[in-house]
Amino acid sequence: MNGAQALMKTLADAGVTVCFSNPGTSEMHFVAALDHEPRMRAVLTLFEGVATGAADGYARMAGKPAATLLHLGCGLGNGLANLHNARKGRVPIVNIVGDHATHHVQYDAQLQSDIETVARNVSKWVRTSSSTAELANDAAEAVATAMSTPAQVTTLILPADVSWSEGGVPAALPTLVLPPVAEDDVIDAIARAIQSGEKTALLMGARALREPGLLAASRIAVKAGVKLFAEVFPTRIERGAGLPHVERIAYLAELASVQLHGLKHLILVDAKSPVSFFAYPGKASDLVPEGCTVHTLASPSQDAVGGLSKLAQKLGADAVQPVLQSATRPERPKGKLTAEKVCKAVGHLLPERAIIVDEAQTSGVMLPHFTKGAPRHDVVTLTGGAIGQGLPNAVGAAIACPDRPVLALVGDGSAMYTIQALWTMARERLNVTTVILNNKSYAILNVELQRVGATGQGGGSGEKARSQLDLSNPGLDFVQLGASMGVHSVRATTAEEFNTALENALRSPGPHLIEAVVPNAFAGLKLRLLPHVLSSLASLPQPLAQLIKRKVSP
Ligand SMILES: Cc1ncc(C[n+]2csc(CCOP(=O)(O)OP(=O)(O)O)c2C)c(N)n1
Repeated sequence: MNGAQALMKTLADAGVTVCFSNPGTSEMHFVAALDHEPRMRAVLTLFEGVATGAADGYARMAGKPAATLLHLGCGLGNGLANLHNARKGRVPIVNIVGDHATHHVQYDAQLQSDIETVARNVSKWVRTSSSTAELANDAAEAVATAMSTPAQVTTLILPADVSWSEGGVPAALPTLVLPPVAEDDVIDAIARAIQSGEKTALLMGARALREPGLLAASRIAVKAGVKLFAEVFPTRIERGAGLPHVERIAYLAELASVQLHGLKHLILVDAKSPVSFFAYPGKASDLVPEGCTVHTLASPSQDAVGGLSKLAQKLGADAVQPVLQSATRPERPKGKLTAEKVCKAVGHLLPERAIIVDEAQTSGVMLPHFTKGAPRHDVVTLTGGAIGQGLPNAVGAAIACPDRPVLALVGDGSAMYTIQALWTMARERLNVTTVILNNKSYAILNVELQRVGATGQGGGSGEKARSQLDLSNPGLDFVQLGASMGVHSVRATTAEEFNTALENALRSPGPHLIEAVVPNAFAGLKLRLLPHVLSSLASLPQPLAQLIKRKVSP
């Protein structure tokens, strides 16, 4: 057995059975070894950002890592943004990055670079394998580390001669250590805080947002009157009819402050203490209200669901009936298409057990509202804020869950970062319906231009500045782009066309693409006033504040 064959068997034995690849010469022995391992599915991508984003989407839905196969430092670098998103979402990925043969390094050939430095930015564990005999052990350690708690990105660098030499020995996955549950004294202190009668909320992230965590949290909320929040961009949240509904913290810090206003205790469950996405002149970065104590029920290295169950038991809430979201759907939208109507149509038509990949940016603000009571589904979101995640995530999710429909909602700007994912969807015949919300703009950045105070005198912005946020010249034709990569593609400009296109797409196996031509979702708002309006929400009458909140929260 050569090194590559031993590595391949080790990965498959450890349950890593999908490899998203974009190979080069230094990875050819790994590529050849694919034919020796029938359990490994190899999925070619046309850009490394698609490979890494697909591995991310796969792991979020499969609950175990995929491998990527990347070509030296440059290939890894191309995949970095989506590895960053995976790292922030605590998603396991095992990168296999080919390198020059060890004796070739001294020549500093064209593709030579410092791979470890590129890898370290996103990988907790990085190793350049130095011997064929040890390669499989290194691989087993890479998989086990990726699957630890919290899950992480690991990078195994594979010199070509380590890969091609004989003497490979497959290795078994080391036993995984179970994460600990919060100690009794922590549970007691949190229970006392909850029972103090002061305003308290649980802020849940990562693994806490799946059914067992949601049910335990809802029981605690019913019993003890605490509020439940989800982190702003969940890795994967289970929601819809029959599950407890949890409000997400808003992207806009002004709104998040309204949501957290008056809290005296904030209890973190596998979530970070809330901070503003960016800094804004004169605004706080830390969103924890003054006088609020932050408690940690589960850190990322602890068992979040175990902690919630233990707390529920302590509060005598384990037999309490959780509050479950009832089944409701919005009406079928009509008339000229808008982003809001796209979200409404999705809520109206969403099939059972769908996986929504949400990178719709400003066009998706109404999505959580309209899908709240839809049949039970999963949503994966942009955990690290690096756009270009949506289409690749959809590839991975569809491979992880071939029996579930995947619906990717992606802004036109975001779609263009990793548009090559459409080709992989067509090649692998994935059941993905991609909706690209074409508002011909980086719309969110128009909001940000004003929020950071970068607008010129009088609050206006100049032509050059505006042109950096404009995608209309020339316009992008997503129907032609999709069709050219083998994806059945249509355009909708009315709600009626969109409803029909979505119904057709959901009825027949994918992939499908619908280009939804929509105006900027925030165009109607007086943007210059937005920060001011938002910061004064707390003082508005509740129904009005709720309405605005629904309009602008992601
Ligand atoms: C890797 C990366 N590059 C750039 C950005 C900055 N950025 C944030 S949102 C955005 C535009 C998104 O445009 P689109 O997907 O069309 O959504 P819209 O804002 O129009 O709703 C950009 C460029 C980013 N977040 N990540």
